[in-house]
Amino acid sequence: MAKRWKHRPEGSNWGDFGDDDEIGRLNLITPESVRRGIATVREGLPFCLSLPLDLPGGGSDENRFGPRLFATGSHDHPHMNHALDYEYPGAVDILCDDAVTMALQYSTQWDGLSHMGYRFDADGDGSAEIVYYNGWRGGEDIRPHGEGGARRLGIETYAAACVRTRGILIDFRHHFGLDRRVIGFEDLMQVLAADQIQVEAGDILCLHSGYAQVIHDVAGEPDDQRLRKIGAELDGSDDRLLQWITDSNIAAIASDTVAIETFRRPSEGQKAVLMPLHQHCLFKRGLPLAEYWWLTLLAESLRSRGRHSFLLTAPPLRLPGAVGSPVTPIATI
Ligand code: UVW
Repeated sequence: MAKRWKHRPEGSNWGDFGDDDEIGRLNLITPESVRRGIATVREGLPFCLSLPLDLPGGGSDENRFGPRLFATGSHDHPHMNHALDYEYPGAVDILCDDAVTMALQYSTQWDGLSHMGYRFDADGDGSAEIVYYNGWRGGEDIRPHGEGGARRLGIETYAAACVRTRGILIDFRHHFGLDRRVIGFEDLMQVLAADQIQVEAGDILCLHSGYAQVIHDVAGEPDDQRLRKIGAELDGSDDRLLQWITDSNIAAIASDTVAIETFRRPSEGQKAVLMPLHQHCLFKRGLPLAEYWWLTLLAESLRSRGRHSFLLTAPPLRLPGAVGSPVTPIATI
């Protein structure tokens, strides 16, 4: 089979995990990294790192909507407190059975590697085409709307990879407070040194800013003005930070903020990458990103014990063709 690409983007690892690879840096989660995660478990205490999936609430994101539940069954006989003797005379059973519509990336979530692509001349024919990690194509592999979703790089590939490994908690709120701060390479190095954190291949970084705790506390009535002023976000335009991510061999990054990084609007007439960290991680290096994780209780519990690592278990839904997924990550310490 002809290779899908002749040229790979500068700084990318396309092909390094195989020509047809779809899980990128999740390949770095190995039995060894899992055993390293398991070795951190001392008390067996679990932490649910998901927000209730009907949060953040409010209406600041007009594209993403929260869960709307409805009963299966018919209009006249919805399956909610439904007596089954209607279908099966004599049955004494009562049935509840439901369905949901929601934006898959509304709340605590994984971004699939199909979440963001770019125009790039991968086949060297002189014109740029839409491509995603490892050269998978927009149209053919990431199919157009209404045609079945992502044939490649769907979120189900993470589920099949059984995402579980050692988690490393990076506590920006402890070091820098709750106010909005753009975190570059120097800030990250400062936190790693102060907390004596050693990152190893296959670890998943969990970035705690306190943002999701505020979302949790206001229980569905977020104050957008206030939210704009809080939370540490990575500086995707910091090349040293991106190079550190490349060199660290971490498997993924999760954050308690909306987007992990600061969103950059291009100025009038300019062409620019809005989310350079997303470009570097999802597109170039196949490194999964996750957002809106609720990390505060875990961060506080680890700090009170002088610890920073834990066993993380966080597979998304095995939902074929989806480009993102809600997740209920579990930390065990
Ligand atoms: C966008 O907002 C486009 O993506 P994410 O959910 O990864 O922040």
